[in-house]
Amino acid sequence: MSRIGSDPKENYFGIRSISLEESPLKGLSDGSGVNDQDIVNLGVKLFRWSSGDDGSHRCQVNSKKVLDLNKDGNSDLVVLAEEDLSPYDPKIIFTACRSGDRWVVQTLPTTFGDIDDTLSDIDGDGSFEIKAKEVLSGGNYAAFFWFDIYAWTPDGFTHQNHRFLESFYIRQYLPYIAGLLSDSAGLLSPDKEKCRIKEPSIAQCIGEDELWACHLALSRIAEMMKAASLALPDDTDAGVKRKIESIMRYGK
Ligand SMILES: [Ca+2]
Ligand SMILES: [Ca+2]
Repeated sequence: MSRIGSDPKENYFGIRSISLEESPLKGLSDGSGVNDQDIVNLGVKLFRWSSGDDGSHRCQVNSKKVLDLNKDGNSDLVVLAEEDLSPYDPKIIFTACRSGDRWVVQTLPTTFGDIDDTLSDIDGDGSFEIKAKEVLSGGNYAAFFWFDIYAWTPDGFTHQNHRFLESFYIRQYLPYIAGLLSDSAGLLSPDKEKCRIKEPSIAQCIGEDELWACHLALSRIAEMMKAASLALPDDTDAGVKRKIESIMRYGK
């Protein structure tokens, strides 16, 4: 599945700063809350979220949560929204964080998932990172994802995969890929009982598409490791290690 890129929907994504005064988000500061329609109206105004021919908004809020995203003591808002067309369309992560006397309002593309699964304090510093999902293969709940990580800066959430190379990609994501590859090998093994048990959960991870997706994910990690001159830790899964080292050395 392609990323948003040249899609006209790129208007949906970006970063804006609005004053506390003009903001329909003031309910966040005084504790009265923010309703879904206010959020959609803000999306239409700031990011040109689409409206129907009759003026009705086609974007809708799926879920929202108020919490302190950037550890400054002020409540912030995170929302998952989508256009009411297809479950396969990209979802929108919408965040609003207080920064001085303004709100930094930002939208990022993601795909299947919920808010809890999108936010994670990967480095344990108390400030949440956003994990935006990209489907590399499969679909719906059985998809295999790549994650892009955005971390808070005074300019908003910025793309910072490199900062989490070890804490996320090596420590958390590589074991996930290793598990998929190992399950795939299990299915192909002559041990029929093992296959029967594993089949329902891994039917999605044995095709060419899926192996290609694993290879793509490993290539991206290899690229980051090359840029950071980092070596894999000794306890890395041997199969994954071989593949990454081969990509780093021979490009495949
Ligand atoms: Ca905050
Ligand atoms: Ca953090």
